[in-house]
Amino acid sequence: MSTAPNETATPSANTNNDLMVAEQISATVQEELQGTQFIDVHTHLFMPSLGKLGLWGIDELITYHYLEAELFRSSPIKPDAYWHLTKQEQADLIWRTLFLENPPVSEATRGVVAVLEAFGLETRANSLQAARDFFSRQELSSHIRRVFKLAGISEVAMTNDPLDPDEGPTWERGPERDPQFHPVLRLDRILNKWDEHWSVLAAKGYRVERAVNDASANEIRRFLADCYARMQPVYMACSLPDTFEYPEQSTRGHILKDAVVPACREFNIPLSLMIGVRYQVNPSIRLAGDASGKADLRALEHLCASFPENRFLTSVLSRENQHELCVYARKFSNLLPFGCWWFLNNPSVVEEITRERVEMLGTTFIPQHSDARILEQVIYKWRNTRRIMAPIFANHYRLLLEDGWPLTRADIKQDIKRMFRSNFERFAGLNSSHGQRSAN
Ligand code: FIX
Ligand code: ZN
Repeated sequence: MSTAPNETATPSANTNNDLMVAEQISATVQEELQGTQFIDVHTHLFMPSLGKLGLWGIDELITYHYLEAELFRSSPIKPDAYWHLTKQEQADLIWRTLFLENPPVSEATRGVVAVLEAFGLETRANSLQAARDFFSRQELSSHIRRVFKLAGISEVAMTNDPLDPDEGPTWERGPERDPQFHPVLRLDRILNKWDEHWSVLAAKGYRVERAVNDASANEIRRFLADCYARMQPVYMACSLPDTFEYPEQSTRGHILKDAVVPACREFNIPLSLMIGVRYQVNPSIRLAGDASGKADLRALEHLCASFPENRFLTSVLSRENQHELCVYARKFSNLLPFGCWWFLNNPSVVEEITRERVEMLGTTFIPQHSDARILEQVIYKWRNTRRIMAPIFANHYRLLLEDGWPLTRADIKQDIKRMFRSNFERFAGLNSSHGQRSAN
C-alpha cells in the first residue's frame, strides 16, 4: 500500500485478536487476501508429465479463444482464413489488431498486459519477439512454481478427459504425479456425446452399446472405477447445456442416474455440474463459438433432493440463474456453488454475484476459479479476483462492525481461508496443503 508523503497509511489490525476499527478493515482484508494461498478449483491446466496438453507462453496467451472472439469483431479476417495461419501468425495478427491498433481495454486483453508487466516485459512492443525469447528461455517446472507464486495459488484442479485421444493414452501409461495439480475426471464425451464416443469404450473392452441399457450402465461404472483407480480424481465433472433437465428420459439421464452419480457416491467425491452452455452457436470460430443460456435449475433441485448422499459442486453460466443457485444452496447442504464462470468472469458481474452470495450464503461458497487454459493466465485472473473481492468483503465487514460485532483479524483470515481453500478441501475430502485425498 503506497503512502504519499505526510499521509499516514490506514494501518491494518496488528494481531489476530485485536478488536478492529472500521478504518483498519480495508487494509486487513487486502493483506489477508494477499497472504492466503488459494486453491484454483477449475482450470484447463495440465501437470508437466501430460506434456504438450499444457499450454503456456506468449503465443498461447494471445491466441486464447476469448481474444479470438474479440479479433473477429475488430479485424476483417474471416475465421477460415485465420485458421490457415500459423500459431505465430495468428498471435501477431491479434497483437496488432487488439493491442497496437486498439487500446486493450477489454478484460481478456488487459489480462495479457498484466502478464507481460508481471514478467517485466514491454507491454506495447511492436513485435512479440522479445516476449517469445523470454518464454523460450523458461524451464517449465520452475516457471510453473514462479507463476503459481505470482498468482498466489498453491494448487489447481485440472480438467482431464480419459477419452481425449491425446490425453487418454498418457493416463494409461501412468504419468508422474504433481501435488500442485489435482486430477479431475471430465465426462462431457460420455454424458453429452455418447452417440459419438460409446464405440471408444467398446474398443477398450467395455461391453457397452449405443442404446444404454442397465448392462451398459454397469460397464460405464466399471470404466469410471478404472479411471478413478488410475487418476485418483478429486471430483468428476461435466458441463451441461442450458436445456439440461433431470430426471430426463435420455441417454444422459440414464448414464447420470445409473453410472455417474452412484460412482461419485462409491468413491465419495463430488460431481461438478457446470450448467448453461449453448454449444457451438458459431462453429466457425471453434472454442470461441460457445454461448450461454438461462437453464431450468429444477434439474439441480431434483438431483440434490434425489441424491442427498452425493455432493454437487456447481457453477451456472447464465447471469439470470445466479440468484436461484443461491436459493437452492440454502435448501441443499450437498450443493456448493463455485466461481463466476466464463462470460461471468468480468468485474462488474463478479461484484454483483459475490455480494449476493455473501448476503445469502455467508462464506459457504467458493467465490472464484480461474478456468485458465494457459498457465500464465492465473496471474491476472487471481490478481483481478483479489482486486474485485477486497472492497466487497471489506464492505460486509464494515456493516458487521456497525451492527455491533466485535470483529478481529482472525475472523477475516478464517473467512478468506474458508472461501478460497477449506470449503473445497472439505467438500472434496482433501486434507490441507497440496491435499492428498483424506481417508474416507
Ligand atoms: O466447460 C468448460 O470447462 C469451460 O470452462 C470451457 O469449455 C470454456 O471454453 C472456457 O475456457 C471458459 O472459460
Ligand atoms: Zn472450464
